[in-house]
Amino acid sequence: SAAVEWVEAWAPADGARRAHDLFVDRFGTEPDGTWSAPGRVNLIGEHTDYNGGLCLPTALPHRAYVALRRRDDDTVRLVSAQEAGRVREVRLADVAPGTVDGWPAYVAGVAWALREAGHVVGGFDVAVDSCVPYGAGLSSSASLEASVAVALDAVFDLGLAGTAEQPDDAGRTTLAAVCVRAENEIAGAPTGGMDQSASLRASAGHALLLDCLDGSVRHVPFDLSAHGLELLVVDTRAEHALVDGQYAARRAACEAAAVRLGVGTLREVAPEALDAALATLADGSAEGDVQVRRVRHVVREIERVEQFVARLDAGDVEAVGPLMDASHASLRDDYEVSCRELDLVVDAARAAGALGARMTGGGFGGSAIALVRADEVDAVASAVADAFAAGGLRAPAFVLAPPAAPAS
Ligand code: GAF
Repeated sequence: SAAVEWVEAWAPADGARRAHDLFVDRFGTEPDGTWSAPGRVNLIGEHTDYNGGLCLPTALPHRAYVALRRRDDDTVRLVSAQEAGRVREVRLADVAPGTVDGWPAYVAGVAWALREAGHVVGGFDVAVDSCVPYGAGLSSSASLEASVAVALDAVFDLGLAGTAEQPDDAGRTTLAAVCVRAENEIAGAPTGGMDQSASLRASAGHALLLDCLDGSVRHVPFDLSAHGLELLVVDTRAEHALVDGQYAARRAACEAAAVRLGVGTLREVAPEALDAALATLADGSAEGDVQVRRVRHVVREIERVEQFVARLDAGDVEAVGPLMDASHASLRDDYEVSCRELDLVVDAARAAGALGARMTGGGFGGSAIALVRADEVDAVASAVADAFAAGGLRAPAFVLAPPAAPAS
């Protein structure tokens, strides 16, 4: 049978040391400190964040690490282990939408957005290293933004993030909004706010119930090991790009439907009112038909988040499986953001005994998650790897995802 490749998270001390050593090697001096922030998986509530809905992410044990030193001028010098330590340079005064390409946009964008929000932030040197799988739909970009946000918060004394022991959730909400602006305006990806909130506001051992209408959160206990379960993440390594038009098109269809329904966001469409709303949207046009399917997904998906949390609250973790399955079907058939590789993971994992499985994140490639009994993890991973090999697909990568700690 096909080999199973696991991507392990670095121990936090190792990640910090890597960023530190890269910094010292390239800049010839000590950094002011090291900071880190996690990638995320979303348990359920997909494509709901930009509709004012609910979502339920957890922080991954995989993190982006930055070593950073404040400068007295306006210059940002950046180096990443992921591009062989090449040093880049940006002047903060020059940062504006469309001016910074590639990964430096996520870093410089955070400094820019902090300034736009009225905070006094200057130049800095920064070294980046990360074990968040890149381009896997696991929010490597949000983890980079969030690690830079908490680093700048510390070195420029903004007083927003709080400490690792006592995170300041209100301050972190501000930082999350800053990171979203960096991503939307400087990196040019029209994403919602789930990923940045997960990276900054999640807590270990919990899922983060995020209400994207008012920004409020609840930390829902999600202790997998107490239930003999694991969350298995499969990175399909299939093409995945949020900057292309598909994500923006989904968002635009939802916004157009909300206008036609006379609501501010689709969150305002109650499940009881869904049939009437769909009847309004179905005007015989192709566009109306697309809106029917998009709205049906969003409204039912928000309802599934509530059901998922109710089952966790009741201690019935295994019972969330069918909700994951239903979420995947809806994303595949109504929202049309799945792909062959994601469907294959979900089908193979379920056939091998997973309690539930679904794509996670934006879709069009990226990763899927499966809720699996701990003693069946290897069998499920093997079955997925075999299914990829049999289908002639590139080997996927596997990650275990116990809910981990936020940016610190
Ligand atoms: C991506 C986006 F960045 C999020 O904001 C969210 O919309 C998600 O896709 C879909 O739920 O991760």
